[in-house]
Amino acid sequence: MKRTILITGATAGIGKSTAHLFAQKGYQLILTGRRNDRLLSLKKELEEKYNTIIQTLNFDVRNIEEIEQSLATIDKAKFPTINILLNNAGLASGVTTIDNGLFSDWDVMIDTNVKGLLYVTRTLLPQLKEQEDAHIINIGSTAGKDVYQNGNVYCATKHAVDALSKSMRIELLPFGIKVTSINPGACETEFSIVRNHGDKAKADKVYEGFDPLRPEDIADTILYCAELPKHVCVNDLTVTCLTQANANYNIKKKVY
Ligand code: NDP
Ligand code: 8X3
Repeated sequence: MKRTILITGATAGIGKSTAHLFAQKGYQLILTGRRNDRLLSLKKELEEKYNTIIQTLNFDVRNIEEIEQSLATIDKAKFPTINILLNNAGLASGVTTIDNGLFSDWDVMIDTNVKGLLYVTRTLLPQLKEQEDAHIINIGSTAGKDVYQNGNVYCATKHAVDALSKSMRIELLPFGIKVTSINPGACETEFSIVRNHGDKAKADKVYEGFDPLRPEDIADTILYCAELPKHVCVNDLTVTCLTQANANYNIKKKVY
């Protein structure tokens, strides 16, 4: 039986690259996100290329009713188990001090990165607890390990993800569920476009002068963690490009 991964936020960036890699490696996929057109074209592309089985679920992780309704439609005949839950959907919105912050930016980050991750996990846990080899992989960030100027609320949400990963690990040990937190540094995706409210020029500047991570690099890391033997669990992994030491220190120039 092929293993199944459910990926939140599969329409772009890290989630989409992970979908490609896991399809190529023979996994079945449940792909989720808000942009249904992207989900459907990704399903078509991957099914044709890798001859695997894919179900798409179109929901907003901030909406518990949508989550419950969508997850209830998973075809149990095709997907009797969800071996890996990749909690990846997330975003930053705005880069500014707290006193200039927009409440709407704070709400979307807290609701997506913290509550959305909790909603999806809580809804799937009864099923995961009954399985032999469930694995929850949460995408945190270097922003969940340190704070940086103008990062305030985004950093707070990723610190919350860090805390939730640690809590899940303790609570889920009795059920044999692995919990892995992967914390990427700067990775060139649509992340900075979203953070800068669609300003692509500003977003591109973020990655100028250094060689950032690519989403494929994080997909590789996720695959590594997912394929370890049953008795081995990577608890927490921070991954950066070669110029970045932590959330605050990126030399941003090629010195080698
Ligand atoms: P992208 O913007 O490229 O992708 C984000 C994904 O999240 C999209 O598929 C988007 O799908 C989904 N998403 C966002 N909001 C929601 C929502 N409310 N409901 C459902 N899905 C949602 O960014 P990345 O791939 O870079 O980001 C993925 C994760 O990695 C995030 O958690 C981010 O915080 C984290 N991260 C990113 C880093 C980076 O430098 N890029 C570094 C460290 C961590 P859709 O819009 O279709 O719903
Ligand atoms: C995303 C990376 O550097 O913007 O989590 O915090 S950073």
